[in-house]
Amino acid sequence: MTTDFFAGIEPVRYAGPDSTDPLTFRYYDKDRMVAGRRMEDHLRFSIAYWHSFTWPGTDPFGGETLLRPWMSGADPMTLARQKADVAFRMFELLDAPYFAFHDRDVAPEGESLSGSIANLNAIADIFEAKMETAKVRLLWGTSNLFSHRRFMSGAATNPDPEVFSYACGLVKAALDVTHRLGGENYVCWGGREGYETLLNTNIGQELDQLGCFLSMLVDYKHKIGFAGPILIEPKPKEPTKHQYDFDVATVYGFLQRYDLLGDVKVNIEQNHAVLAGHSFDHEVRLAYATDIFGSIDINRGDDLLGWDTDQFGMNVPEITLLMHEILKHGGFKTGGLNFDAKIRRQSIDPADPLIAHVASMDACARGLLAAEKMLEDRALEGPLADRYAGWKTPEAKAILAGERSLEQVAEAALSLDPQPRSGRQEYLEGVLNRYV
Ligand code: XLS
Ligand code: NI
Ligand code: NI
Repeated sequence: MTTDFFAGIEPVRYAGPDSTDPLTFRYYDKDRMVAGRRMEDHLRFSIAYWHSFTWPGTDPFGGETLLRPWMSGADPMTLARQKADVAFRMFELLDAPYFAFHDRDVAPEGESLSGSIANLNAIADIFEAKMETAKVRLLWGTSNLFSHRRFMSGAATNPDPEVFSYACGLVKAALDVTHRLGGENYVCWGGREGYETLLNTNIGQELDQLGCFLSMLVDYKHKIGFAGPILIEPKPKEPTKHQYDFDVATVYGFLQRYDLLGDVKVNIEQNHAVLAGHSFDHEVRLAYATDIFGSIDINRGDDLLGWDTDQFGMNVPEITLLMHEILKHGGFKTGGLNFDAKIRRQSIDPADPLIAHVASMDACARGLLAAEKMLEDRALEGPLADRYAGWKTPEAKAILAGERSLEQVAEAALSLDPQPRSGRQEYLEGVLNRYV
């Protein structure tokens, strides 16, 4: 039995900060109340099907290191059913409230488009039956529009309209399944929506195609009554040299241009933020500032490597700032913390993926608790409000509201002599460290 893969491993329970057992939670205490909500309802952890169940440990220089019984030795649909069994066993062991998947993670490619869709629907039937008794819910679904060679020059942005149409077929089926399983969001990561060389690329044409594709998806979402947002996942590069959904700011401009604000938001990933030359909290803060925040792919990149290493998030100060942003805005709405993270290819033991999730869940719980305390004390919010307090005066408010002309402001400035004030960066860095 494939589910024997985790034989001998007990469901992970909260055991308190003194526990040294890596298969217990030390900080993630799901029923503990934090800022008026259960911890589980704040963090909304999701297990990513692709990293946990389909990636065999390959890298560009070597083959499989994770020899999983559900990855070979039978026909693809039998393996897909075994994979579903082992996945739901892992959700149960981790007491995970959510999971997320691409169509191709859960069901194999068929011989035709309708064959692929039939495979997906057959596995969705299995999921639906399992979800009747399982706790786990679907955070989001998505379509893999980047692995197959037909998508090598893009899906929505492919120069060939037949590929565009094929992508429409897959994305419709994936949204249908996401809707049927009660998914709370639908994600679009445009891995091949970019270019390798401008010598063969018409950027304006490709952007219009992408705008059209997303508009059709939004129309369809409304037609079937899918209530959740469509989430674009920004990433600057990899696999393409330049990806159109470069970062949050780029996506915002794109959504505005194609009139998609309101229906489409962002799924922000730590490693992608870093690849774009930003910090994680920069991307999150900007998404809130522009009102397109949706969800999080929680992972971490390596400072010394320039690609998407997708390691488990373990950096408590960084996660504290993330949770501080989210908590400050009232917590997740449809989003959650999706573990778009994979173990290293040397972590070959069955317990390793569980230990990885537990350690990262604990890091997130610590970040949440620290953020709650910081917000209670207004440790960062207080100094921030003070710094902008000048803008609360009636005259400054009138300027900001557009009620003054440049001549009026210039005239009034003649009697001013503004004095510089400290930005207090090191003081604030010290404050953060007091809480983590
Ligand atoms: C790849 C992306 C991908 C998306 C889902 O870099 O992170 O895994 O999250 O397609
Ligand atoms: Ni991701
Ligand atoms: Ni990624």
